[in-house]
Amino acid sequence: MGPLSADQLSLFASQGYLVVESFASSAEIDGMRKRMDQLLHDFDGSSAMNQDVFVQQKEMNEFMYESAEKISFFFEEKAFDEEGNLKQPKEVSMSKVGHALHELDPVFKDYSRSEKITSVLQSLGYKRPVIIQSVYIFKQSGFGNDVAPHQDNSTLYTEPKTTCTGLWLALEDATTANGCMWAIPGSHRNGLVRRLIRGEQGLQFDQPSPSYEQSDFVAIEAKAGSLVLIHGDLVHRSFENQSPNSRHAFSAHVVDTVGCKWSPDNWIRRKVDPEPLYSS
Ligand SMILES: O=C(O)CCC(=O)C(=O)O
Repeated sequence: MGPLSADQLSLFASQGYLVVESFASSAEIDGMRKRMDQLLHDFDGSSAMNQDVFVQQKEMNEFMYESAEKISFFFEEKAFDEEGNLKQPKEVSMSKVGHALHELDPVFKDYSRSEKITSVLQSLGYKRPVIIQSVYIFKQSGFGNDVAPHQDNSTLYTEPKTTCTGLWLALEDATTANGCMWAIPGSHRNGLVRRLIRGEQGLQFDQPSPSYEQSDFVAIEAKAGSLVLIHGDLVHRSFENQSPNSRHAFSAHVVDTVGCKWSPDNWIRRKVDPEPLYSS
């Protein structure tokens, strides 16, 4: 997998997303999936197996803030019964694992810093890119949660110019049945609508969400191994997975560190600066 072609770059510029098929090999996908199986197996869920802890995870921003530099496990809300116990094994109760797999885990780090990733970023004009967060998303069969329409630059903001791109890798086929992503093509050209600000009171958007028409969204179906590039201003979303098949994905977000700086109002406040993927 080399640099993006002129046609791919022009498609990305016009629609704000691009599906690059066969980006990751079956061996890479197997490697990441098996590694996640192992991480889940080793995860001592006993301290986080009841809803009280889950509620704390949700309500205590600290848990989320600290996850920026850790490998943290987040449960699906619907994985708990009325007594607050998991309805099924932890492996099929997880919503996501984040936000520093790309830094701390050897398998995810190898992929995230691979030549195929750096060559895509060079094609997009990144000068000194860093991966600022990564998430393994499970989108569990039957209840994997929905993701409301959003723009990634809202939460991963650099100034004076925004520079975020999402690198979303399908680890299983993503279809309209199991909760693939949807986007409004070209919406990135309307600019950023709002920001999520971390303040004294926690996290708050500075503007209400606009209402979007579902008829403006198109489905982005992606075969396992496809990389979906997402412009930071593209409005995208996904629906709950009500199908019998999970929809695993590994999503990394990159920002530049030349000509702009990481906003101190973002939810991520790093103690240690992330290591650039390259410098040009
Ligand atoms: O995987 C999903 O359903 C949504 C992911 C997403 O919004 C992102 O990676 O920016």
